[in-house]
Amino acid sequence: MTRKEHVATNEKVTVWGMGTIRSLRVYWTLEELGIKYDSFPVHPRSGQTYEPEFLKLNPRHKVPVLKHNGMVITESAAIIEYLSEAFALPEGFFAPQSTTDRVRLREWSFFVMSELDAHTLYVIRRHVHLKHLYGEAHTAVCAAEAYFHDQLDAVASSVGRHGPYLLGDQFSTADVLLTSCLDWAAEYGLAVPQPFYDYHLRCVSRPAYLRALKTTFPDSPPPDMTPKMRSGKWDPSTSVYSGTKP
Ligand SMILES: N[C@@H](CCC(=O)N[C@@H](CS)C(=O)NCC(=O)O)C(=O)O
Repeated sequence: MTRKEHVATNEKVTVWGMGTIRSLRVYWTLEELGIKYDSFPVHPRSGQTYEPEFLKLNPRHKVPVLKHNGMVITESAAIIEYLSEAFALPEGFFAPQSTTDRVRLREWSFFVMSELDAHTLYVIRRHVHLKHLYGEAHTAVCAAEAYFHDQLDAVASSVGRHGPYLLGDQFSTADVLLTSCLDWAAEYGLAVPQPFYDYHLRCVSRPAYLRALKTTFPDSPPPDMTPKMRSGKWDPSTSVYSGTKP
């Protein structure tokens, strides 16, 4: 075990959230790190997130939420970063040792959270699956899909180049974020370049992922969590597909 700033506490971690890809990120990290936790099966838009007790935790009525040591954290990426900084890390889990390491980790994490989660997948979710709440926006959805493919193509040659995971041989919280977005893309039928397809298979075969999947989706996981591979010939030297754009 490597450890950095380990938080000395007897307080158990508590998680609120279930049935969503963003909650999966938290359970997956907890499982990777072997942290014991209690969880409340709060589902989004079920009414539970509007109950007064929950609104005290997160006035933005969203899951996941994590509480530890009296501190409440309400953003999935911040939650998993906290866990990886506050708790001992198992062998093989990326622990930044320098500013350069840390910025590499954050660069991937911010890329995934802004360009893939917020700007693309969540736009599709809001304006297709939740259009009764957020309104229909066909043009925005088409643009989000095109942008998703554009962003993946642009970084595809970096995936798998330095090792099995984004930062090389060691698995990191950035891998949790990216894999969860690829799971999410699969749900929407978005095909991905081959490096992402291979990378996704590697990450989802981790035992901690499989345990987290059962916790997050106790009845059954969404039917399609494996992205399709984009057809066409991939040229890793130019990051260009010879096939037609999806
Ligand atoms: N940026 C936040 C987004 C959280 C979020 O939007 N959660 C959704 C479920 S995945 C939710 O709770 N929605 C309920 C609502 O909007 O009322 C994160 O990554 O944690």
